This record gives sequence, C-alpha cells and structure tokens, in this order.
Amino acid sequence: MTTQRDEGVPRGRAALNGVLATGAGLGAGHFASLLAPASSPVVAVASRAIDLTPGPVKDWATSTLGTADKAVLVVGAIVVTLGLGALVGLVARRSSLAGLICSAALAATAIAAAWPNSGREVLWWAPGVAALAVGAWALRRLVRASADASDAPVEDDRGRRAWFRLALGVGGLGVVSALVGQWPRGGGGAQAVTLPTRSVTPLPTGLEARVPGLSPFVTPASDFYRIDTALSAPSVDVSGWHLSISGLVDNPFTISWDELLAMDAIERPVTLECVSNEVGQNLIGSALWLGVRTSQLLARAGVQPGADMVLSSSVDNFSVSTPLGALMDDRDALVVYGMNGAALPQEHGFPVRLLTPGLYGFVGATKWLTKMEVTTFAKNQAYWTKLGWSDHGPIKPSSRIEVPRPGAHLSVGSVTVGGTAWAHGVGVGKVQVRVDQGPWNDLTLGPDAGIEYWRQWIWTWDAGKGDHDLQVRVIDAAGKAQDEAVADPFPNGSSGLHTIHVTVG
Ligand SMILES: Nc1nc2c(c(=O)[nH]1)N[C@H]1C(S)=C(S)[C@@H](COP(=O)(O)O)O[C@H]1N2
Ligand SMILES: [Mo]
Repeated sequence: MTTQRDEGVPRGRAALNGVLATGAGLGAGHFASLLAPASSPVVAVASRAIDLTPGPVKDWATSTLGTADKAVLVVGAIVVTLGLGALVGLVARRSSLAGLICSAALAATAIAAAWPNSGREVLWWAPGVAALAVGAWALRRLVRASADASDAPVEDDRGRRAWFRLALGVGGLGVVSALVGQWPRGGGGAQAVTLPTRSVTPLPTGLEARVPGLSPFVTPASDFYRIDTALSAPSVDVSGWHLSISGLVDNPFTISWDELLAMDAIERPVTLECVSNEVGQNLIGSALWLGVRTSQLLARAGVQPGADMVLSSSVDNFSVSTPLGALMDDRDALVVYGMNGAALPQEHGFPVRLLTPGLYGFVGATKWLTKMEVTTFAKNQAYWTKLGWSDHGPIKPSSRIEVPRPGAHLSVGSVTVGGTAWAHGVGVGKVQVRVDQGPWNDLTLGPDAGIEYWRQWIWTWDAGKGDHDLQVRVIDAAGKAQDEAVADPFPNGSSGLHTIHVTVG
C-alpha cells in the first residue's frame, strides 16, 4: 500500500511542541510552589538573575523602572524560557531523546536556582521536580502526537486533530496551574498578630486636606514605596522567627517574637528614603514606626571596643551595614514591628525590620530581619556596599514640588504651589520657592513631627502669563541650604534642585 507522506513534522509545529511543554512545566512548577513560594522556577531563576546582575544594571533598573522592575524581570524570564523551549522542540524533532535531555536541563537549571532557598523552604526542590516531570511528559506526548499526525496520509486529518487537542490541553494545563499557583501570592500577606496595646500618638492632620494632590503627611502603608531584591516578599512565621545579636559583643543572645514584644517599645515618626531616589521622585515615604530601640538590644549584648558597624541580615540573605553609632545614639534607631498603628506589612518586612532614622534604606532598614552582627567596616561589607555604594548613607536634605504637576497648564492669578521637604538629623528650618531664577520666596510650612520627618509646605503664587520654571529648596534648622550641585544617586544619593516647568495663560 502506498501512501503519500509529509516530509516529517513541520518546524513550526515542533517549536510549538517545545514551547507548550516548557510552558506546562513552568505552570506545574508554579503550582507546586504553593509548597515553597520562593522556589517556583520563574521566581527562583529571576531571583538568581537579580543576584548575578552587575551593580550598574541593577541601579539602572531601580531608577528607570522603579517598582515595576520586578514585573519586567518576571515577564522577561518567562519569554526567554519559552524561547529556549522552542529550541528544545526543534531538537526533539531530530531526536526525541535529545529533546528530553534538553528539557530536563532547563528544569535542572530551575532546581539549581532554587537551591539557595534550601535554608528557608524544606520543599525547595519540589517545584523544579514538578516542572521536570510535567515538562518531559508533555514533550513526549506532543512529539509522538505530531509524528503520528505527519506519518498519516494527507487526506487523513484525524492525527492532526488529535495533536491539536493535545496541544490545547497542554497549553491550558500550563496556564491554569500557573494561575492556581499565583492565586495565594496576591494579597492577604502577613500572618495576623497581636501587638502590645499602647496609646498611639496621633500625628496632626497635614496640609493635604487643603491642597489636593499634596502627599499625605503620613504615607499609608499601602502607598509606601517598596524597594528590595526579593521577587516575592518572604513570608515569615513569627513562631519560628528569632533575632540573634552576635559578633563583637560580651553576651551574644537570641530573642523570640514573644520576648521582643515583651520589651519596652517606642513609636517614632520617621521619613525613609531610598538612595536611588532621583531629585523630585517618589522613592520616599513617612510613617509612624513602633518597635524596640537598637541601643537597648546592643547594650544588653555589651558591645566590645573596636567595633564600628552592625551587619544585619534577613531571611532572604540580604545584608545591610549600619554605622554602629547610628544604632547607639539618641536618634532612636529601632527594631520595628509596627507601622502606622498596625503590624508591619509583608512587603515592608514582616514580622520585624530595622529602621535607622536619617540613613537611606540600604544602610539602615533591613526588612525580614533575623540577625545583627556587631563587626567592623574593615572586615565586612554588605549587599550594596560591595557594589560600590557608600558605607555611610546619611539622607541628603532635599525638597520637591508636588503641586502643580510638571507641564501643567494654569490660569493667570493665584496658584497654590506645594510639596514636601526634609533635612534629617537637623530638621527643616525653612523652605523657599523661586520662579524663573528670581529671588527666593519664604512660604508656609505644615505640621512638625520632629527632625527625622518631612515637612509639607505651601506657597501662593501670583502667576503671570507665559512659560515658567519653579524651583524649591530646603534650608535646615541650622541655616544650611540643600546642595544645589546636580548629582546622580550613585554612590551616596542624588542632589540638585527640583525644577518644574509650567505654562500660565
Ligand atoms: N531584606 C531586605 N531589606 C531591605 C532591602 C532588600 O532588598 N532586602 N532593601 C533596602 C532598601 S534599598 C530600601 S530603600 C528599603 C525600602 O524599604 P521599603 O520597601 O519598606 O520602603 O528597604 C531596605 N531593606
Ligand atoms: Mo534603597
């Protein structure tokens, strides 16, 4: 019997086999990551990519993409993996065994990428193994079905239809299992805990009530900027959480969540800024933080002479080097467990983070904190300081215009201009605005919550017709004006005047 045969499996279909099988593997892995959230193949590979990315690229990503950098990275990781899947499909067209080996190699990469999670996730290997099994199974089935389809006579399309149904099923499996795996990640977040009851010091109402568009005096936790290297915020159970204080101390010790909550706590209004914040931008927020003084914990440990730094680290192995003095002096650096009257949200470090007033986050604000090692700058470096960022990261005094928006079209006459300004450690003395490089104008400041907290400000401008540049500057309480020299965030924070352009008339 002679039948007319195709030349073999078309390349496009073979590539699609690989894409679908790899997608099903990723989906299955994400589903299995319900047991080990940080070890989902996509999450683990993208996390290792963050760790291995050269410093300058990381800096570029944080400043250009801001808080969207994670989404961009995840989508990129998925696209690249599916692209490799297409190659696997093409290899399988020549030899199904070679295809299976390549598919297994992809899964093995995911398992290797999850290995650093072995300390915090017992089943760190499970998502990668699920990806391996499902990916290999799907590839075998698809390769066989497409071979059957192309072996059949052209007039018989049952084989092609069978392949098509299988392809749809495998694709659907990938999507559905990925969605189920993603489902619990969305919200809910941190475990419910009861904090010691205390009289919360309410802060005065801010100027935002009078000026629409002005940043609220207290940033709600849900609007607080988030910057970290963790692709999915670690989820930490308080029952297993401990904080250890070790290194150059007389009495190293470890405390549990309950012991920490039993210690004297204080609540402080503090403005936290990221060193990557460009002049006028949004990587800054202000909140009421509740916790235990680091000076009290360090005094209990008994710091030895010669130490000048505390290297703190987190459940996800991020590290921060903080000048010892900043954790001992009267600025009240805290081991924080409360934010704006509630438990710390998962994204902001639940259950416990460090907060050092006056220092950028990368040198003083370790989230998901578990360890503080008293040491020296000569001996140790931390995550960002290894990459050349400054050892000492005091927040530079700065100010920004929030209302009107840059590029706004305004009417002639009275215009409300407003924003925020900060000068940590000294406090805001005054804020001034100028138009088109004219004289600096004094203006009205909002409520005062202390020297580590921003001030809101407003100014009424009698705007004349035309195009104008508005600029703002802060002068600290000791009379020193903010640095006008333009500097990029690297290595110790941006400086320069925030300038906006508006059109009147
Ligand atoms: N564990 C951990 N803590 C971290 C970071 C991180 O990447 N991992 N980033 C730091 C940086 S650079 C900043 S600016 C602050 C941001 O804190 P937030 O996300 O609560 O605003 O957290 C700091 N603490
Ligand atoms: Mo930061």
